[in-house]
Amino acid sequence: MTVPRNSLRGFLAQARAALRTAIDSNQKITFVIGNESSDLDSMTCSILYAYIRSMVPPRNAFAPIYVPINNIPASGIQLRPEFLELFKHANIESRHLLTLDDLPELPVLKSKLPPENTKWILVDHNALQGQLGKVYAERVGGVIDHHDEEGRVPKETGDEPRIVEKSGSCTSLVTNYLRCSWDVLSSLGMSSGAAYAQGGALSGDSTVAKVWDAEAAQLGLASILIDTANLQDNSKTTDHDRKAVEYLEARILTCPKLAASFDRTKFYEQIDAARKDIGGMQLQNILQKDYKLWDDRGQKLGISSVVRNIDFLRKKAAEEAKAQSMDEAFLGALHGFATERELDLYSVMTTSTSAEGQFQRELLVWAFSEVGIAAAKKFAKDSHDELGLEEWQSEDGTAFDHTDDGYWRRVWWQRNVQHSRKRVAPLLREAMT
Ligand SMILES: [Mn+2]
Repeated sequence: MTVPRNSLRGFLAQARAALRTAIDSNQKITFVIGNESSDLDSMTCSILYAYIRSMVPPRNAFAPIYVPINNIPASGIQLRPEFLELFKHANIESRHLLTLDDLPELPVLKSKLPPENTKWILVDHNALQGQLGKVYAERVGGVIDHHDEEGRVPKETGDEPRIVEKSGSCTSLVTNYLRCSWDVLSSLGMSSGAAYAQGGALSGDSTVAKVWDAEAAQLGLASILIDTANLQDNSKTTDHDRKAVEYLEARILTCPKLAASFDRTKFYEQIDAARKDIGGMQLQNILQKDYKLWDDRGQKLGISSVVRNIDFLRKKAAEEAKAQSMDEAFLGALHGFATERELDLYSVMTTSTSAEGQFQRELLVWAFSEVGIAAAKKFAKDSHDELGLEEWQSEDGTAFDHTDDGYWRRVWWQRNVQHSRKRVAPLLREAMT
């Protein structure tokens, strides 16, 4: 059975039904899963790959449908205002997304979804982490990613891709990989029964298919534009990104409904504004929103990426904890976040724009254990020049540095702003070994 031509909305409903059948009736299933930070890029990579690939599968596909899973609980979607903004363009809603909540609970996960019945395609990461990794790491059979190679996916992946390459957005690599399949799909028009049933054929042409293509194209385009600052950030943008944007934009402009009105820059600004709109969010949620954990042989490193600066976080903390001073509240919140997760090393990376319009980064590193402290000191020394670390203080002259016994904490300006978590995380992990 091939999955019929469908909208994203219709496809996600099919995927949900297929997952239920796999669990209830012991059927084979292929998952497409992004990384644990589950940012916009991870979300769009997994959906786009699963969507096109399910309708144009390889000859020997492991299962009839590819199911995109977001690597977070359903509650995490509400912490991502940019998702909600983008869903409007893709004609889907939060409830359509599949998340970890849709998988069986841990004690029965293995029996309800036996590893041998599953295949996992990783997008936007190349090592299956956490609980899923413990159960299914052996079942990974394909990858498209733009992070450092971890050497965990088998060299031979048969009909599925094994692509780990530098690019601004992983969605660009996914788009470029899929474009031939997508072209085939579009050339078929609306030939499937499911499409007719949805009223698509009533118009007698492929207008509906073009609308569906444009919805999927906007889903992908958003991530690439966010990850490359609308292709303007030269330190991140690669040819993969430019090529993918050209392709997706053409797909959007082929849709009569959007051809006259679509403006790429406006679209980017709209999604970007939603992404930065975290003022109404609780501080713990802001730290959780784009959080990644590495557990290397029991040494735990956690990094939160935040789209506002430390002064914003301090004020936020003070608002929430009225009884304490601003910095007691701020440090207490970070301390709570890190110790709850039993981290050896916790880092907060912020991005913001200065009053002069300059893109800037702050880097906070806090070590809680002996291993963590040794690593933090090593990191501070070894990565100082590469990252352009410079003494930091807040708007009101506060510094948070603490290097006595017990714990260790530094905050810097990271002047070499081209380095995102994609670079900082490997440097911190290296210091921990
Ligand atoms: Mn990514």
